[in-house]
Amino acid sequence: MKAALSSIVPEQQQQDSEFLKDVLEGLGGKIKTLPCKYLYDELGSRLFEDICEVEDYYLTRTEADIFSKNLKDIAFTIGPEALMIEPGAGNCEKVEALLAVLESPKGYYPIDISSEILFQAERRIKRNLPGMQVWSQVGDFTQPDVWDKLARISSRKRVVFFPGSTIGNFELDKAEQLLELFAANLGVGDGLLIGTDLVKDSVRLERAYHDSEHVTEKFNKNILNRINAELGADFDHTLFAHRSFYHQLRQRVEMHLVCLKNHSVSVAGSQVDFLEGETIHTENSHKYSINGFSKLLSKGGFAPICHWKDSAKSYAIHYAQVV
Ligand code: AVJ
Repeated sequence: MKAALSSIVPEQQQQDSEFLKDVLEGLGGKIKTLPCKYLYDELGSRLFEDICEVEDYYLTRTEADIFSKNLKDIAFTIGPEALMIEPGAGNCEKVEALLAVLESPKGYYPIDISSEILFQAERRIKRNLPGMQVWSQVGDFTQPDVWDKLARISSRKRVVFFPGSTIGNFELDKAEQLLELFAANLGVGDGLLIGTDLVKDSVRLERAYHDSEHVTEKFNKNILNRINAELGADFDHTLFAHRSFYHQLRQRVEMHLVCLKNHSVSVAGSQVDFLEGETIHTENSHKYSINGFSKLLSKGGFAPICHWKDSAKSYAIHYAQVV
């Protein structure tokens, strides 16, 4: 069905119909949800970059700190002649310092859905690190096809680089599947360098997702404006409030949009009814203990080797190997 469709419908229209299907499905049920990947359109991605700069959102800053303090140790752990693979690489900024200190790296294999950002990053890396080989792959890293070209690159060692606590966005079973996908594209002894936010007091966690500068609020509400613009809907974002809370049992921060009064919204001709107090669940950010994440790594086919933390134990970068 999908193959037949793709031959007659242009790519943009196909993406729109996928978006529409996901939105109607997400808002059609008893509990309303929207897939978090739709938060990241052009404006959403820019707002996320702004989030990374706000004081309350400690994750990006802390991870960068751990990297810069332990760079040599991390490079030594990875070892010589590694091919670095980065799913969801974006602007490829985090990997550069690491590529610069690795011992004779084989090269870099970034995967991202945005070709423009990716090719711009490729040019920058080749300029800053002359001689570095880069194999940019445009596509969704959860799809097997973007991994296919790896088979043609011979390397002594492959290492998947997955920073940013992106794994936290996946439900536990999906996170395990993602690790399995990584492992399936690696060989025994190959590595995974991955960042996770750690379990901590809920006040600090909740503040990170409800910052005093209201950037996260804008980021969350942007999904409604995007649906209006791309799918012909009439959401009034002032009828929704941004809410983030830490769910102790599920060990995750949940982000929601809370409806402030009963009303109906038209989405591409379909009517969606909202009750006061009802929420749209827009994102999850799972938090892990070192032990909890080690268990997840094992389930996904990796043996945890070591990890690095900041002095306040807010965040961790783990290194694991395929068994
Ligand atoms: C990009 C998924 C790591 O979950 O912390 C930040 C996204 N959402 N504030 C996170 C996000 C709201 C972020 N990740």
